[in-house]
Parts: sequence; structure tokens; C-alpha cells
Amino acid sequence: MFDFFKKKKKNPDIEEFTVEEKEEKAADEISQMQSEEEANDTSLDEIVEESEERSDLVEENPIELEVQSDDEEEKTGFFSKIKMGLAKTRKQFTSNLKNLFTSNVKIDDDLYEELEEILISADIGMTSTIEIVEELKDEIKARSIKDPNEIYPVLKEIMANKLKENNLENKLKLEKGKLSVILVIGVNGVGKTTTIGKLAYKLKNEGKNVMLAAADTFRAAAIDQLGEWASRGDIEMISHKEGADPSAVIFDAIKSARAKNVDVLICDTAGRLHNKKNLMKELEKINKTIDTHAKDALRDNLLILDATTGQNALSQLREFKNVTDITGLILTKLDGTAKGGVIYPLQLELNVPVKYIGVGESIDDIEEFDPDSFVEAIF
Ligand SMILES: Nc1nc2c(ncn2[C@@H]2O[C@H](COP(=O)(O)OP(=O)(O)O)[C@@H](O)[C@H]2O)c(=O)[nH]1
Ligand SMILES: [Mg+2]
Repeated sequence: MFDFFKKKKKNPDIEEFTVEEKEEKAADEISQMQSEEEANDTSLDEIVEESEERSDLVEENPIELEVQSDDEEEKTGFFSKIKMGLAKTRKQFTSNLKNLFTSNVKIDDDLYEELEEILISADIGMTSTIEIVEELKDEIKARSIKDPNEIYPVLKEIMANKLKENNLENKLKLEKGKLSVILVIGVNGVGKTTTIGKLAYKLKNEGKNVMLAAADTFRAAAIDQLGEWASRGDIEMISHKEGADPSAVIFDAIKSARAKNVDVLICDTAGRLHNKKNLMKELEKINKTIDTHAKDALRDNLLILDATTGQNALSQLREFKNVTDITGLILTKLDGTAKGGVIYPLQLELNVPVKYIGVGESIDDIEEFDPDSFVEAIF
């Protein structure tokens, strides 16, 4: 993916590419990537397998959270939490940008090329990068900016606007007096169960009557794990035994939720079922159960994606989008990665809004996704 820019850098004599040429290049790159993907058969089966391996690793070596000491004073307050969670992304991103926009540099094609490289290496992706840089060029021209130091705030503004334009439906579907059913899906190890624990607690604190359904019946440990979050947040959970039919769990939970005037029912699901076909069949059945037995309920199907997987998160979204309606994303583990920029291709290229972000393993390490705070936190 980098080759195109690298080649350009090594041959300064090559003429500047037009937007169309760049887009063509990008399209070529993407189709090449896709055919490579096909060749490598990066199917959901593999993604599932890979994530299982990863999660086994996690079980053996729990991730140590590195909290930078220079962020110590940022530990309090709402915004500081996001800022701390995004420390790794910010560190890589801003130091590169600040070096780039020093006043003794010229605003020319080389500068824009270097900027493109920085954005791409921050996992922002080729297509989104080109979109951002083209808009930046236009703005710089329109505002007659001559001092490179003035580029930084303009870039920040453009990057925030991009996220806003593509994040119109970023709220959960919640309405007073109506049941909302939130189905949480994603491959194994991305943070589904943890996120449900955090989200349930958050919604409860916002005054909602919350219930959990333990529809990941694949392993007993999965049910126990959700149970722990439920008792931590003092939230009711409906569960069956290991190996039970997930749809039966959800059916019972819907019945119980109605009887108890629950506002939000959040359903955990399994990310590891022998293979993709089973996983997708299971999801289909669960969706049908909810459609049938909670016809009048508000629905959200949230896909959980692990930010540390970078571009792989895009493949996961593509795969799941093919088989089920995804109303939103929750991007987890932003605290452990410099790949936070992946939020751009997820929203700009695949058009699914990010609703929440996970910035740690504690019960309150979840935030509503807000484009302004996000951009503020990575700059
Ligand atoms: N650092 C960090 N770890 C997380 C976050 N969300 C989940 N995890 C960890 O990721 C691992 C897998 O989470 P889990 O909820 O079991 O994933 P599931 O298989 O999708 O249900 C656990 O060790 C979690 O503590 C997050 O936002 N930040
Ligand atoms: Mg789980």
C-alpha cells in the first residue's frame, strides 16, 4: 500500500498525480488487496480462527496497560479519559505532524505527500487520506495560508468534520416506554462481553432499566463472565446452560424484559462457532427470534471491533455487513493501540457509524463516540 508513495518519493521527477489518477490508483490498490485477500482466503473462518489464537494468547499473557506518566495529570474528567485512552494514537500521530508543519518548510507537493504518508501510517486508509488531503489543499488555497504552522488547526477541523458528516446516526435507539433490543456481535476476543458489561452499567446510570441475555452459550465460561459483569453492575441477566440454543435464551429474555418493564435488553452472542456458516446461521436465527417476538421493539445490531487489529477490522465489518444489518460499531481497545485512525475508513468508506469507543478494561472505560472529542484527543 505504501509502495505508491514510496516510489514517488524516491523519484522526485515524477509528475504530480491528479485526484482522478490517485483515485484510480487507490481503486487498483483496493482491488489488488481484495484479490490478494481472496487468494489468501481471508474469510471469516480465518478471522475467527485468528482471533481465537489471539484470545488464547491474551488469556496466557494478559495485556499490561501502559499508561504514560506524562498523562498522569489527565486522569480526571470526561475528556481526559478519552485523551488518556487515545495516548498511543496521539503520540505517534501528532509528533509526526508537528515535525512536518514547522515554519521553515514549504507548502508544496512534498509536504502533502509526507502528510499522506503520516495519515496512512496512522491507519486512516488510502481513500480517506486522499479525501482529507484534497480538502486540505482546497482550504489552504481558499484561506491563502502561507505559514505551515497554520495548517495544523485546519487539518484538525477537516478531520473532525469528516467524522461528523459520516456519523449522523451515532446514538442508540432508545425511547421512553419502548423496549430496545441490542444484539452484540463480533468475532471472538474483540471485547463483546466486556463492552456489554460497561454499556449496561452506563445505561443503568442514565436511568434505564437494563437486562442482559447470555446468548453466548458456546462455553460455560462465557456465561459466567457476563454474569460477573451483571453482578458488578447489579443488573439482571437471563441465562441457560452451556450449549443451549442462543435463540431460546433470547426468547426467554424478551418475555422477561416485557414482564419487568425493561427499557434495554442487551444480548451477548458467540464469536466462535466451529465455522462461518454456523456463526451466520445462528445470527440469522437470533435475528428472526427478535423480529418475531419483539416486533415493536427498537433494534440495534452492534458490531464490536478491536482497534488493535487495524485494517483487519475493516474485513470483519465487510463480512458481517454481508450477512446482517449492522446499525453501529463499537471500537474497543483504543487504549492499547496507535491504530485509532482506523475509525476513518470504517465510517467514511463502509458508512457505519461508531456509537461508542472502549478505552480500557474497567466498568467505566466506555464513552459515547463524539467526533470533536475524538479528534481533539488524537491531535
Ligand atoms: N485494554 C482494553 N482491553 C479490552 C477492552 N475491551 C475488552 N478488552 C479485553 O479484551 C479481552 C476480550 O474481551 P471479551 O469481552 O471477553 O471479548 P469477547 O470474546 O468478544 O466477548 C478481555 O481481556 C478484555 O478485558 C478495551 O476497551 N481496552
Ligand atoms: Mg464473550
